[in-house]
Amino acid sequence: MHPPSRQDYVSITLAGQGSGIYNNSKQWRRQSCWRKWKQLSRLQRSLILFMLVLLLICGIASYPTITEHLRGLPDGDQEPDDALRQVLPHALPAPVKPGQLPLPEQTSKRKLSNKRGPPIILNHLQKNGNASNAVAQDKAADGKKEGEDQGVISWRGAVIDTEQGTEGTKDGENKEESPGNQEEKSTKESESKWLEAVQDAFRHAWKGYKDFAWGHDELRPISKSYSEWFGLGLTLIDALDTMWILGLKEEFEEAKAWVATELSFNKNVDVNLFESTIRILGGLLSTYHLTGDTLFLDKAKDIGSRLMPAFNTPSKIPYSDVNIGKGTAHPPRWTSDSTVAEVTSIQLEFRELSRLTEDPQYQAAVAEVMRQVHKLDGKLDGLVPMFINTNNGQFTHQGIYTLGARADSYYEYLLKQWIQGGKKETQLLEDYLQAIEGVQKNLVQKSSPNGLTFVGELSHGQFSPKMDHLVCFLPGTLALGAHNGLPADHMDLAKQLMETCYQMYLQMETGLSPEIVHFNMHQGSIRDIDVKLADRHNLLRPETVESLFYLYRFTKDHKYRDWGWEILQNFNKYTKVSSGGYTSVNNVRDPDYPSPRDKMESFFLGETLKYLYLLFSNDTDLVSLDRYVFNTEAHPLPIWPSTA
Ligand code: DMJ
Repeated sequence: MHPPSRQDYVSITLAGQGSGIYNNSKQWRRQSCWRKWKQLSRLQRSLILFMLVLLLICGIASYPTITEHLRGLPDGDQEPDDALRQVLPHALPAPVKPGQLPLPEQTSKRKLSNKRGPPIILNHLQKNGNASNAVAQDKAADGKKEGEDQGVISWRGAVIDTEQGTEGTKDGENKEESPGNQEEKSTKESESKWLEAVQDAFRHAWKGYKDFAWGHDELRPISKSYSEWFGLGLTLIDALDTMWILGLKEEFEEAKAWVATELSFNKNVDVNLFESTIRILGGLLSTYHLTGDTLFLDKAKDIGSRLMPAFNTPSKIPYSDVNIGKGTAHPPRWTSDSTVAEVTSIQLEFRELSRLTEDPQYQAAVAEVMRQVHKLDGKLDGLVPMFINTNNGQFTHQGIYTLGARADSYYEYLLKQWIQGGKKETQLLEDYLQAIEGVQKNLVQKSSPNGLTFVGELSHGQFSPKMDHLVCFLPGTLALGAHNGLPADHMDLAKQLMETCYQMYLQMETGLSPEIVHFNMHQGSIRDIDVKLADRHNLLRPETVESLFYLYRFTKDHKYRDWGWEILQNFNKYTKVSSGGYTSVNNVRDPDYPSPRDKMESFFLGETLKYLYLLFSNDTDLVSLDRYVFNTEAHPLPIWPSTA
């Protein structure tokens, strides 16, 4: 709720008022008014005239079509009033009409118009100036306005471009320029344009990091500062192989110089085992493979060995936190549990470290975790709970099954370890296949009214139609499995889920997905997707563009590139900060004020932009999926050569 706006009143008393004389004669009234006007002092008359002019100006300014005209926007570019939506959810039409789930062609036509939401909503809004006015007034009351009329969103002195950050992507042009519509034209020329758009986005993000956060973990682009998580230059390390893949040599060289001269792991600092493995160890290993530069391998060995104390637990299930300077490890202060996804999504990296160093201790430690998890009770058709105890090695908080946070990459790494090892470790494959069957049996449902396929959650036997954006890794993983010979129905499910993940973007007013959505399942629902107030944020996450990359590589269906192109443009439109960097946002449902969170997560450079670039590149040899397997932070590691 917005605070009520403060009203100031000016009271003027006219001479003669309250005399008790009242006559219905029009002429008398005119004469009487004129006489009263003449009786006023010059100052009073000027004041009244000034007030009238002011009222007139306010009236004009608050009339939406006129202001839109003055701002140079097309009529009807109004957006839904969130407050109205909250109070009267059924007053706004369904996002997509029954039976109108966009087909590839329909989607292509509609999506690039830059008017978020379906035409039916836009029509409603075209007629409804009041809702928009209410939003505008609330925002004025919030003190947020500066610069908005120039097509920018201003927040605490920083400015986010609302213009397309991608060259040549004005309304109308998009359709023509979109990847899928270019089939007939010179695809080479177009492709280089899309690739350049990703390079531009990277350079812009990098500029912010360089100017305000160099050597620190994350950029805070709005406040032009940084935040520390581990104090290890997380964004810089996460972005190394992206720069290499994008061909940004200059940027890569300066980052490499920092790694060579500044990066030290000899620090008295607690790091999260999982996060530092997937981002730092994974990033260094992949950069070593891509460049052949042993600087990165040496650094990888250093951080890898410093993380090993995490495995010194009674059960051999690792603790969540390690002090890489002291060589001590511990669970979080409030529990002796670790997260299942965290302890089962470090295997690709430690296995590779063993292969490269010929030191088996790393692989042995992570293999032991997999061995134990494999034989644990408490799974449901191959689905795992979210927590595991580091003392007794048992699952805890049982009965909740999700493909989202805390379990997601367990499934991803079953498949990817199997691929990494040359498809020989059949236990991993069996666990993966069983889990996917478990997903299909227990978690996959269809929404109403349009029948979107989604993956919900199960809590003590109760199904919840909740899906994290994180789950959008699954279409890509399923497609990767199918590409490697797993059942064809995995690919069918991948395609259906891909459509759903795309709809999670398309149906939001900014064209950006929220963190979590809820699907409607009851008959008579007017829309498929609902978003709770607390779930409206977008952290620049990669999962959907990651899956788009896999789906495009394996199907060559251009719609997937169209969708990625659209998402890139919306990142540019709503999250790009003019002074450099991109910011996560609080509200994907408010295109007028998505409310920046002032943080650029390292995975935006490590994953999101990398997957977009690979999606737009037609060079299937650029990180071939038959030679590399991506870790869960998008760092490619080699598939091991077979040793017959
Ligand atoms: C990344 O760190 C990894 O992709 C992880 O597996 C999930 N969360 C973020 C991105 O959303």
